Amino acid sequence: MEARVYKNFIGGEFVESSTGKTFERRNPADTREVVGVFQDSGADDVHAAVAAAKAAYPAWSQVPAPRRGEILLKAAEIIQSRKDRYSQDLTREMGKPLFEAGGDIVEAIGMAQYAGSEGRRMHGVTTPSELPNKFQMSIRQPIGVVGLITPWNFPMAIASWKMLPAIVCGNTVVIKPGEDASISTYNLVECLVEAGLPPGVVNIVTGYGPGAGQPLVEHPDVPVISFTGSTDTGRLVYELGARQIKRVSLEMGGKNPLIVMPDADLDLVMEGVVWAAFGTTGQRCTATSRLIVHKDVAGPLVERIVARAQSLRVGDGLQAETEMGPLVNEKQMKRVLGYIELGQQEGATMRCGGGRLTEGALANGHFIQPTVFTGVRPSMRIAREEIFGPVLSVIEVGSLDEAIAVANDVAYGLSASIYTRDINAAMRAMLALQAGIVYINAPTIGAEIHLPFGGVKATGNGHREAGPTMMDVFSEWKSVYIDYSGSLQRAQIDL
Ligand code: UN1
Repeated sequence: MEARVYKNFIGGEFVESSTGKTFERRNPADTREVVGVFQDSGADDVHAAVAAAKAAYPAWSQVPAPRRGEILLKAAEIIQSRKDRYSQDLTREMGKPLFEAGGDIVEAIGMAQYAGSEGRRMHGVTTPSELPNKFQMSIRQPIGVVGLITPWNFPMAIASWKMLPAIVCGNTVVIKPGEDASISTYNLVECLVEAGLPPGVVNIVTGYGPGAGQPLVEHPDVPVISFTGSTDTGRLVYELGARQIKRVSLEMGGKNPLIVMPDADLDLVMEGVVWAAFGTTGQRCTATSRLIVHKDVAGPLVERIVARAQSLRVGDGLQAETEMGPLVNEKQMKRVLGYIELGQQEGATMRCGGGRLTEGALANGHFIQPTVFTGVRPSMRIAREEIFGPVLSVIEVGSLDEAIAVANDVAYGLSASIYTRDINAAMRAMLALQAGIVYINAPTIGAEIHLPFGGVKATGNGHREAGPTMMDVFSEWKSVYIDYSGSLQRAQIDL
């Protein structure tokens, strides 16, 4: 089958890039298959998309928010009706197994429902004045054209986290999806357009960071940038945005700890760790990458985890029995294999995995074995740096205090977890863990869209996606004072 050529989507039209260049995306489970051909866009394409978004803004920002929300609610139904097809597309483009791809789509449906309903709330604040005959309130207003740079690992969910709150607030959008998984963004936008989204409200420009991402971040008509990706790239986005005093929202790396106390249910822990360390092939910002376990239960727990990791069925995500898919691309595979090499050099013990899988049908994909290191010290690089692959570092500790100290002793702070049946330990950890998301008796993945998502320290810059906080990035507060006393009342003075 000939792969579809995806053109940029600008002002409601599909247009070729002015660079004249395209790039192919291949299925990471079988690189002989081209899943799509995309525009390798440059600054001129970004400028055209921003111009289209700017032209659409005055009318869109005037559409009453409940009407904007209705389009999202309708889009939710359309996405739902195509869930199977979109899941297949998502698995083909980035590799996660079909059941997980379905979760990615469901997260976008949830966000479309949540953001759509927000069109009828979008609450402001009213407070009493300190003066008589004076009324005051604060309202949200849209900002303008927002620039979105999204990752490949949750290609529909994360695009929806950014795009849907942005448009329900009345902004218009230019999105540059991750070059490894752009199809899901087209699928999401196709549903919005069918649901009635006017031309120019959402524009898609595909390509790479330097060619297409950077001109978007630097464009003077784009006052808001929302980015999810690596901390290195995020820092660059932040610096470029700061020069123009832009609002920049960053979601970046993680090195998420899962603490296990001796009273935990070890079978439950094993299931949680295997799901959160090896699900999505470890390619979640929220993946469990450090198992911080009390030494009294480390032996039996590691045995269970290793046994299960070795039995995980690694393969093409399109096959129903597959539990773990490939890594997204060759570069990422080499990077992860490099960390596995490094772990051994650093003196950790590799208990299972460690290699590439190339037998039979796996020969043409980026498959590696689920890997567990024990004897990891908190100072090792495999305990400190984000690997973004199926590699778990096990660190033994002697107490809850030590566990929390080790958990917090990294640059990142996205998600963290503790397994214990002791309510006092759980409460202490909940408050002391430096993370934007904490789980108790559940692993570090599995956030739902109606609570704030984001992290502390090098993971983020103080913003939160999703939840009631999602609109803060995409709206501006305006405080309004109405004095109906008929005389000048000086605040703080005429009391
Ligand atoms: C990510 O980790 O990159 O919380 C996003 C989760 C998903 C989203 C993950 N709902 O695991």
